Amino acid sequence: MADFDKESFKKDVINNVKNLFRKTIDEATQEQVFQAVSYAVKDHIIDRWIATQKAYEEKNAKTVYYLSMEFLMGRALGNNMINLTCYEQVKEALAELGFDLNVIEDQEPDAALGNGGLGRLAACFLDSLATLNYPAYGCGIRYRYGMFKQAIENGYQIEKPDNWLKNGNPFEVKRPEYEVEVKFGGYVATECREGKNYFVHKDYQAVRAIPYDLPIIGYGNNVVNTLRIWDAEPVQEFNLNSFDKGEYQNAVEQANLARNIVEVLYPNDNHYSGKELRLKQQYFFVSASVQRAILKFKENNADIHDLPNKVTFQLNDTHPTVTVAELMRILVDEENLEWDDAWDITCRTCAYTNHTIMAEALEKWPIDLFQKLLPRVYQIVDEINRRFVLKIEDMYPGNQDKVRSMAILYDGQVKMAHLAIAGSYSVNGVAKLHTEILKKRELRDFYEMRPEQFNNKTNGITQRRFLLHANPLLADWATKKVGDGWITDLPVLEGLKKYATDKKAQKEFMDIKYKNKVRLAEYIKEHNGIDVDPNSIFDVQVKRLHEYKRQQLNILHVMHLYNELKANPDMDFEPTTFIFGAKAAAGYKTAKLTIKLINSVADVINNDKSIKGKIKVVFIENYRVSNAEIIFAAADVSEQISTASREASGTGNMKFMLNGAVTLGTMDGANVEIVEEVGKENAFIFGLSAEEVMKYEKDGGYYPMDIYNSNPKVKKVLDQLVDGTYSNGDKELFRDLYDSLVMKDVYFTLKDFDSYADAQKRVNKAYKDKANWAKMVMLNTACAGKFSSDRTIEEYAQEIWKLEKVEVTL
Ligand code: NBX
Repeated sequence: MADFDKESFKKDVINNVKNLFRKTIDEATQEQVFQAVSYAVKDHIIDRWIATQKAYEEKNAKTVYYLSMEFLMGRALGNNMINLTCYEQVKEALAELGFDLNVIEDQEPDAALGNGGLGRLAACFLDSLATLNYPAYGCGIRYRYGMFKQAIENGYQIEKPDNWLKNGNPFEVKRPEYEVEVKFGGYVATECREGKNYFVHKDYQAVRAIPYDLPIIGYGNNVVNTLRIWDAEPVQEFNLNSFDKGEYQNAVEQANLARNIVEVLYPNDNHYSGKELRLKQQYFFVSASVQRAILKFKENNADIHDLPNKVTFQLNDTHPTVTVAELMRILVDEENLEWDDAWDITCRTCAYTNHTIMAEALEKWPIDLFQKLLPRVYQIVDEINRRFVLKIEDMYPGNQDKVRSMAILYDGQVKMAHLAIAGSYSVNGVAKLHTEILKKRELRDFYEMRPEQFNNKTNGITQRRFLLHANPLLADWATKKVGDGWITDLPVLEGLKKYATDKKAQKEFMDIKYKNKVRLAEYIKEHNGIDVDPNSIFDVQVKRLHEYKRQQLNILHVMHLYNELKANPDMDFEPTTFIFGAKAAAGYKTAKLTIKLINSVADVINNDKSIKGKIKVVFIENYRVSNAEIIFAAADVSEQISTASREASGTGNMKFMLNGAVTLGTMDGANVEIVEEVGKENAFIFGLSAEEVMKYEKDGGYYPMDIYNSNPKVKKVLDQLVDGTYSNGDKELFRDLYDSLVMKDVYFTLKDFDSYADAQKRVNKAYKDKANWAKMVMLNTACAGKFSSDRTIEEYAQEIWKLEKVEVTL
């Protein structure tokens, strides 16, 4: 970074320590130095932030508002320095002050305002938008408590509150001047003014929405975009004077409303639970974001009809879908547009991304609840539905089936996906296979009605965080081989292909992998107290715990391997460390029991001397973005083993690939495209295809008991769930897992078992051929170019949003 001066940076840090903590630098704790460094880095951000926003205003450029309940940002300091291109300079400055930058970075809590893939995708997209010079806001909620911290006690997951704001957030800026009011409850009356009827919202409870801005720094281009997260404050602190006016109760309720709304992130991924507070959260941040966007638009534009040319609201799944109705409310009630006019604008301003086909994830709000909480918005939804149903009936006269399957209001429910589709100009899936399933199956009726609305945008990840920051050794190596162009143009890594068979390069690559495995082994030793051998295969499955992701298949196979080794101690087998990391939703029983099973199996196997450490099982506690960065870099094998058709895309699969791991996976989600890029000889694919799975499902499933009865290996591991092998003799502990596998096996775990075990064998054998293994993993890195979120964002920007790049000079 050109405007970085080491000496003045050091002075800034020393000064910040003084001003913030009344301490000299050598009295300061590491955490205090973290704060001081962050403020010193922020100094370099602010001018760019102001310049960027000025450049956008001057150009009156079209802006995308990425509306998302979740932004799984992880830590900011390291990433901010990387993107300002001052990482090495700061590292040197701190070393001269006697501090280790790694230790300083470790002081920062993760900003875990998200559950998993969907929230992390939003964070990667923000990084790419800024790097590609696109005007963009992320809009979300400033949860007081993010994703819970996971502790493992006696093998069980315990959830601890994540008080991430405890020491403040050095990078955020409160923007009270942009406060808006959001209204809940009450009723709608009509009023006549100058001969015209108006709807007025009465007797409502209101909260003040206060934005906090976080800088999103583009890589080396002076761009600083904004992630705007909303906090809630009460409209009036209780006023005891109003007690006798009967307003006291209302004041208390309003204060509670404000307190509760932003209190905590719901920790469910891919699961809908119709909680009123969740709908409040949705409307709260949507209403605030849309109101503010319209105000800003009007500062620079005279005609509201221009809105679609200047603004897109991208809906990250159905969670912010109330945007469609809120925008209609503003256009009709506040801008006084005619319905048709308003609807036309709305439908050209909103776009929707679908992230799942899983039925249990679909948001369907009970009409009663929705109407009571959002009476005016509900009226609008009702009218949108009335007109939409007319359209369906017009297209399919007399076909009530179509109405039943497509209406927005049906069976006493508000179907958010249908509202999102009706009110959007674009509907996209997140990987080719997923989009095809949407078109052919899940959303088939909608696709038939308006095929041009549907498109695919295969997910991606940012190489700035997941290679440059997470894996500095490999990043440096790649830069030495092909130059640093890959940092903003990932396909440049293709230049590495020619080294895949070069002995010297292979050795360099594998040495780096080894060092990264040592780094992870140290982390595991420190956090789990388990010794793992960096020479063993690191086979890793890290992601949310969910039945469809089939951590159970993985652990059942580990149990099977253990049986084989016990029976045949001299079996030809490359020592393998099976590494898991996963949070389970707090109320998801089966998922939590699966965590207990993994830890129980780990306990037995890791303590059995007779297998001479050939298998180790590790469950990494509190899997999150910051430790993920260490884990991906160290993996040999990437477990992507969801039941085919269920994982919309996956993005962890891409992070592993980029860091030189081979995929052991099903033909699901973006695995399909990974194999397309790297070649199937450089991946280990197994299991039913999506088509096969869907055919079984159409025909009423399959009969897992047949497999139990005919496959002795499967029978043995299942029996071990209920014979006390892994539960100190307790035969009931894992009974529920046993029952659901033997009786239903909704996720085809037993059906895919043999094929998975065979793929595992192939992996184990392949690892022995060092040269070929090196070639495979190097090709994985070399072929990861497609999976940059830069590519994804270019596609969104050009094909959906129609954005133009804005250059920023200082
Ligand atoms: O979105 C995930 C999908 O499962 C992944 O396949 C995909 O790669 C990723 C990004 O497109 N979905 C996801 O993470 N969903 C949630 O986290 C979620 C959270 C709350 C909720 C529903 C889903 N109510």
